[in-house]
Amino acid sequence: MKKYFLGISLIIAIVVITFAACSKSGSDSPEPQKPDNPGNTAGGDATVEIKNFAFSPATVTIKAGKSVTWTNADSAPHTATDDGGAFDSGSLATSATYKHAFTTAGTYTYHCTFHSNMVNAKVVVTN
Ligand SMILES: [Cu+2]
Repeated sequence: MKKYFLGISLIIAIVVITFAACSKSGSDSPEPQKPDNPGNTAGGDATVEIKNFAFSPATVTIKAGKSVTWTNADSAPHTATDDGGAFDSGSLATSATYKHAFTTAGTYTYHCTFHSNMVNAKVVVTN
């Protein structure tokens, strides 16, 4: 009876160790991006997708000297146009991209010149 109990304990121990090993290997994958800054890839450049008549994410944060690349994923053309004139993509056709490097810290609010609801998107540039 005691041998039987030891056998069961051993099986449970193996199951627990195997499970622990599996869950540990799962944590080797790269850290998920912060939800408040999903467009920023690993503290470097950021990407913004223009989709369903919206900028996604609406706000990206980058360090001065880094770039933002916009990609138009809609069938309609769009622009990424700074409210203050700091940058302007011009008309972006489907799948077209526009990259702009930001050298000066600040908050850049931008819009799409074609669609009046596509406003108040932001690039936040920090030192
Ligand atoms: Cu637009």
